[in-house]
Amino acid sequence: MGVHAKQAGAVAAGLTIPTLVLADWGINMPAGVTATSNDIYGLHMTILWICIAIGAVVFGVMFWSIFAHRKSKGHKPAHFHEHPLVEVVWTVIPLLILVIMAIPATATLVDMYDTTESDIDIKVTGYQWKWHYDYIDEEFGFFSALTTPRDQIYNRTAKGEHYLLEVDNEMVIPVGKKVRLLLTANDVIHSWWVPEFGVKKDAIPGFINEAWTRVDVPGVYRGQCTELCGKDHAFMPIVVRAVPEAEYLAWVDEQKAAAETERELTQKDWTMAELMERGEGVYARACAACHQADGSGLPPAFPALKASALVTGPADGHLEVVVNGVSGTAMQAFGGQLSEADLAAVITYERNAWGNNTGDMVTPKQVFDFKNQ
Ligand code: HEC
Ligand SMILES: [Cu+2]
Repeated sequence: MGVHAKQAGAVAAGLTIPTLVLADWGINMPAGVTATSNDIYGLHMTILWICIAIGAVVFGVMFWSIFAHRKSKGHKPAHFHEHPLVEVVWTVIPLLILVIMAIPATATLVDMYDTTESDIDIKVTGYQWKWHYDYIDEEFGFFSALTTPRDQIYNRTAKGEHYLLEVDNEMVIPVGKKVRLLLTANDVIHSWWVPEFGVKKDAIPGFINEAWTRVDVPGVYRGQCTELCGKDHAFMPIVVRAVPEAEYLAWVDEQKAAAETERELTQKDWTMAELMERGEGVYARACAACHQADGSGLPPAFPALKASALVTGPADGHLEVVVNGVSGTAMQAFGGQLSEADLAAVITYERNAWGNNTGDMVTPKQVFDFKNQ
């Protein structure tokens, strides 16, 4: 095979392989499932075509001039300065184009900012590193945290279908209703983004930003925190489940009942014996796998809690480790996973079991205050 044939073969392969590899490489933005996201998509396409038309005209005239009036054909450049008519024309035409583009863009923006007359209000709070959803009118709320196992993140097992886009508690909304989102944050700036809704808004500590959406197609929609600065924004995804209204109302009833039970447990006056009993159960369920039933742990991987300085020390230090976890280790943040009552019980249990005998009791109320301080 001649050198040229080989080169041609290489070029042909180079041209075809990328198209095979990138068979499902979508280069356009998704049109989404809300009126807003469709407006944004339409706007994007309109402006793209205007840009293409401008590009074609400008480069067409330029290349045609360079080619047809080239020096080798004997053309001489004209020497003129300041041509008022040309200057007015090349100012007025772009101005008109900008105005034409601004009209639909402004209409879409005005619509996006119109958060009035909502059917449901949900307060969305960003935490390091999870979201909290408060259904304001219904008086319940919950944390929503990543469930992708660490083994997938560190390539110890194969990645799942919704890798880094799956959570324990999804935000649930009814289809066809205007949902107003009130966005804020508890610690650092986060940003709530669901591409298919056409909603992306910063969640800033001390401020309440507003956004809204109305989803007409039932389904599960996934998004991410798009804040950049900070270690784990990539690990606090958003999952919204849009369901028919009847299903939504049933879900709300369930959540309200669960919140009521929770409130009763948090407010109840607990005795030491009750907390110890509940704590033993929680410990066996959530902690013993690593720290062992007798609190001796499996050092060095899992520290002993029996006679641990931290466990027998001030309650705040103990709360900190259990509620917020120790980042970068197997000790997860249990604050979002266990209720106040369960946290108080398990902490009280650890402080008094296996000869730790501090005599301290940590109440659900203390846990609540610690979480919300
Ligand atoms: C998947 C394993 C695992 C589970 C489950 C687990 N822990 Fe831990 N825990 C650890 C590791 C690892 C550490 C050490 C973290 C470090 O390096 O500081 C730790 C540390 C601790 C400490 C600090 C101990 C000390 O002396 O510094 C406390 C307290 C604790 N865990 C309580 C709990 C409680 C309460 C639960 C159950 C609700 C629990 N842990 C569940 C792995 C686990
Ligand atoms: Cu974030």
